[in-house]
Amino acid sequence: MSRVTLSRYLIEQTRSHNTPADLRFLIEVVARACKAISHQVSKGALGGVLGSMETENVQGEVQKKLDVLSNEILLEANEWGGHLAGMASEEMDNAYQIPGRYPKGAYLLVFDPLDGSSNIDVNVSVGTIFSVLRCPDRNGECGDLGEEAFLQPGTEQVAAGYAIYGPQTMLLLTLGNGVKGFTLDRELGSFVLTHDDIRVPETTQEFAINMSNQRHWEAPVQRYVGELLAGETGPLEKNYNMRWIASMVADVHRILTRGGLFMYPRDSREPEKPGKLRLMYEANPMSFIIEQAGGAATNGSQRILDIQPTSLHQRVAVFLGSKEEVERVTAYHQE
Ligand code: AHM
Ligand code: MG
Repeated sequence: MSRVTLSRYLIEQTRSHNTPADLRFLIEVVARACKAISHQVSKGALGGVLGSMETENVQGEVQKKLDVLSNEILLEANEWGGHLAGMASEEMDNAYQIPGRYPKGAYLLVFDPLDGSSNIDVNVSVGTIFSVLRCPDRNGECGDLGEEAFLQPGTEQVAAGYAIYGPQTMLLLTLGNGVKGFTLDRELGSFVLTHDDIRVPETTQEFAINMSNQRHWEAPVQRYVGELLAGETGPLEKNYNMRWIASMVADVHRILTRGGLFMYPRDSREPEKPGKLRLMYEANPMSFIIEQAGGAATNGSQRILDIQPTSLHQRVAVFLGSKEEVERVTAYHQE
């Protein structure tokens, strides 16, 4: 059988699910940008791309050179095509306006250009996460886009995905009808469909959390992780394995491959922040993908995709992965 490239997959989606041509174009452009980022990441020290800048992003985090470069690659790739009304990114304080010399389109693109960037310098997998929303004004006359246009719950996403830059570069994508995985064929320069129907097993014996924060967790998480650690003699009556890559893309990718539970709970270090991860460009796209693969995602009290955002860079607690465990830890929050 001939290989199905991303382009072919998208054209077939237009035929079978009426995926609009401009959305198809958008995904292709994002995929092209991810190839360019993958290329830069793979150069490492040879490309002079490792290390930090002297700048901080809006979250007060020191930016890595590759954070900034990846952000520029995504902006440049996406600003001229006429498919977007605006963009927003972890690395920019405010919404990015499409320059006046280009036409505007119907979609909004929100991204974390290089997630897990603390891992770049140690040569561990990182990735790009993206979410696609419709511009509330469907005529494309969004004018100067304010933050409000982006503040839509995750259920409004029309597409989401991530690229993982690991031993292989892969693109995982959902258009709302399942999750597909494409592997970059570097010789041909194209993403090829290699993982057709990705499903997260409902049960699991593997969890991911940064245990060093344990003393700051709230009671339901203390109880739940305590039970996981108690193993087969504890109330859950099975032994659990633990992994923590500190790169959400890599942790989520493992969960999509073999199941598991990912947790980044809120904690008492910074009580005003409900967690570390960002809703719009980390939790929402990942939750959409996980749900489309049969898993679940909550903030402990509600489905992440139902949260009405109030600001572009808002944070959220995250519990996502295999359904049974997400439901258990969510129930502990409700008790
Ligand atoms: P980043 O967007 O600044 O890279 O931060 C997000 C990352 C996630 O990829 C990862 O799950 C988490 O931060 C790791 O946090 P910690 O260093 O607290 O373990
Ligand atoms: Mg990130």
